[in-house]
Amino acid sequence: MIPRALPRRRALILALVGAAALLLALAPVASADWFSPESGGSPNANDIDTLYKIVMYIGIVIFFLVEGLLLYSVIKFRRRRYGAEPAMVHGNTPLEVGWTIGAALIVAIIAAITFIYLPRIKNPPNSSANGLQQFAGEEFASVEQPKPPNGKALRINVVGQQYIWRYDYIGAQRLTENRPVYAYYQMVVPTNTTVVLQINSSDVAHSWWIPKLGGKQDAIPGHNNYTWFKISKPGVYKGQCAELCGNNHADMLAEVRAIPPDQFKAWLVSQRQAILQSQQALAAQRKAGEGQ
Ligand SMILES: [Cu+2]
Repeated sequence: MIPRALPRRRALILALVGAAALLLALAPVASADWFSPESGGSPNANDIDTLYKIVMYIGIVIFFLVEGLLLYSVIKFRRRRYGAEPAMVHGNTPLEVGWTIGAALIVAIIAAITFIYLPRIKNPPNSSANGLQQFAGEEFASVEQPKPPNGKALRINVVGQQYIWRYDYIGAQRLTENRPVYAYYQMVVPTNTTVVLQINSSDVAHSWWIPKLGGKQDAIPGHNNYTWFKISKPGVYKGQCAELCGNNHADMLAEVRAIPPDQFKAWLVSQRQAILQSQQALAAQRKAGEGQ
């Protein structure tokens, strides 16, 4: 309650200063990705974050406008002790028409901004000149798959299974003499290269999500979903399965490690060798078993 001695104008100023202080206090939290989606890893994640913030800031302004007006009216037009009954107002057509049109206009503005951002979030851009240049299978299999304008992207098939992620480097086989390369848990990718993910599942529904690299994408058995990212900063980007998929869902972690294209090529070769070695070890084991 505001003390009776406090002039109303001062109370209003106090309320406005309080609201401004609250907004300032929340600002660093917002930039620390507490209030808005994580960003900084890939252009689509940045665009999702920007779009979210635009809508959020419009929402914050409207919230304080409506709540401020409400508080102001409650205080200013309250019934005072020994005073007369305040005026009873029933409807105001110009005002009502005004805020109906105003609200519709705000929705239209938000929709227009959203449709400007959506294609940039959905469609993969080209790989940069300093990205990986050798790609296999540049023709894209499905019409629903987003395609970078020049078709140059590294394709990786992502398979969710209880409780691990598997990555098949279907688009990098030109670099490994057409021999398959795959990895689990950690996806190694080249920087400055558009990476198009084809996501599915071998058992139940999972959800692929590395927050700094863009939106979630469901991993559904028998169906392909697509997403992409393009990382310019080398580093490790962490995430985890975002769909409750069973008892050990919490252990279904994932990470993407971005390294320069030359290092990526070297990694592909060493990964191919590690796969080959384990196959040979298995063959040797079988032969040893036969000999017994
Ligand atoms: Cu899960």
